[in-house]
Amino acid sequence: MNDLDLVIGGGNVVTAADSYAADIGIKDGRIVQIGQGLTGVERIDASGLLVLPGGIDAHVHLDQPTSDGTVMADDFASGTRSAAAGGNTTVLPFALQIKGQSLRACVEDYRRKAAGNCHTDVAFHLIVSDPTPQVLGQELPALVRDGYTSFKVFMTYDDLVLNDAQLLDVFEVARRERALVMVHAEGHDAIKHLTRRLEAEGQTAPYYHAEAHAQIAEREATHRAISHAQLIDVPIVIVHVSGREPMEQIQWARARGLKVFAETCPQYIVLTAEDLRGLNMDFDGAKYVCSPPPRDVDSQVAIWQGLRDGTFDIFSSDHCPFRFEGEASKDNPRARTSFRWVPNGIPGVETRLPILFSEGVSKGRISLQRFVALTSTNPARLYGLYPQKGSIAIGADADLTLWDPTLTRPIRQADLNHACDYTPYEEMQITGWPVRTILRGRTIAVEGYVRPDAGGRELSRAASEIYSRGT
Ligand code: DUC
Ligand code: ZN
Ligand code: ZN
Repeated sequence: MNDLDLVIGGGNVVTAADSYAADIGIKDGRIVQIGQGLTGVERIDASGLLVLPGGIDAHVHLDQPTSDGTVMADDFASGTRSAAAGGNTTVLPFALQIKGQSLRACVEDYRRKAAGNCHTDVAFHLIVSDPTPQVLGQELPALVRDGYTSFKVFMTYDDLVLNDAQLLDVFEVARRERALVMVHAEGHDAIKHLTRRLEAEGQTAPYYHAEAHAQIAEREATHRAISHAQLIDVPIVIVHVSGREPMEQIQWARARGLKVFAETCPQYIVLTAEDLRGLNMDFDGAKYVCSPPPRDVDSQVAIWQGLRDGTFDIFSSDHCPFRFEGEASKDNPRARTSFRWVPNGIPGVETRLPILFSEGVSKGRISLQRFVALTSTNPARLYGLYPQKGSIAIGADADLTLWDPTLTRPIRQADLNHACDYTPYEEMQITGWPVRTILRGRTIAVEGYVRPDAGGRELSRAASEIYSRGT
């Protein structure tokens, strides 16, 4: 019997539950056999390699307009090219509603930007910035029913912040429609207060972004979001958790049986606020400005513990790329006057998996199974893509990443595919790199080179699995 299109042979298959030596048989873009001695029209030799479910980066920003005229470095073509090179087969970007805009029109805008340009599969989260009666009563419920089953809300930023009453209203719609709310938990007024005080003291260098976005403000907002979710009885995901204190709030909620999920990101395990000092408290620190900011070594230790013990469900990049130099970049005249104007965000979709693998698996901090759970299986489960995505199983899409666990080389901007002009992780030594990314049975990237044709699709999603776990 030789009706397989492709066999990935001789590799060590790793899932969130186990690992075993097996061949994988692929037909029409799906996994149809897992066994020994399989043969097919084509064979890819995976001996010495790990065969992982393709990476799913559940938090990336692509081609988003900004309120201050700065321009995001990556559009859907370059961002998903970078994702593919980094071992990802699916990314979840955001469709950001601008105040006054119809949510439906916003989604259609982003779909147009993505169509025909994606190297990986994509599925959109929504960002709700203007919860009008029309949005809450009609547009949002209709979009959830159309498969946009998660949306993000912000507790800070002048143009995005929702007050407590609005948060509660949005949570209520999520509960009714069985959608998952992602929360950017930082306290707006505390940040504004600290920003004003620092500026009055003349402390305006990029470093002070980390002081203005204090961990206390993140802890307070995390607890407030949890309390609101408890009041409404709705599951939420606290995204980009940066440190020990907000993490403890999540553990507090979990200990009480609340449905609170958590995400963290590479910047919180390998960067600290010290990086924002730049060379000598200079503008170079702007390369590390993101929100929430990286914290300290104590928080890194806490986050690793949370990655191990299940406090964190998912590990995403929060890829939010701005060029450092040139027009509409981080280094713009207004940003030179105060950290307040430095665009918030750093690139990371291509380096997420290598950083977690190298710092986590290669250094013995987390198991291979945990790595797969955090970077592929759990995001698929949480965001309604499982079992089509996020697993190596009969019937699943043949989305696979072949991984060389021994390959050692540094991260270098010159090797990356993103359209940003720097990486915050320059020269970081990495052991364990993706060597081939396969999307629905088709190789899309080999050792950093991405095939030119963009074969990614937009995925429609089911409700989060959390709604079918008897909750
Ligand atoms: N929040 C994000 O999720 N990404 C970048 C900036 C921000 O505030
Ligand atoms: Zn955010
Ligand atoms: Zn983000």
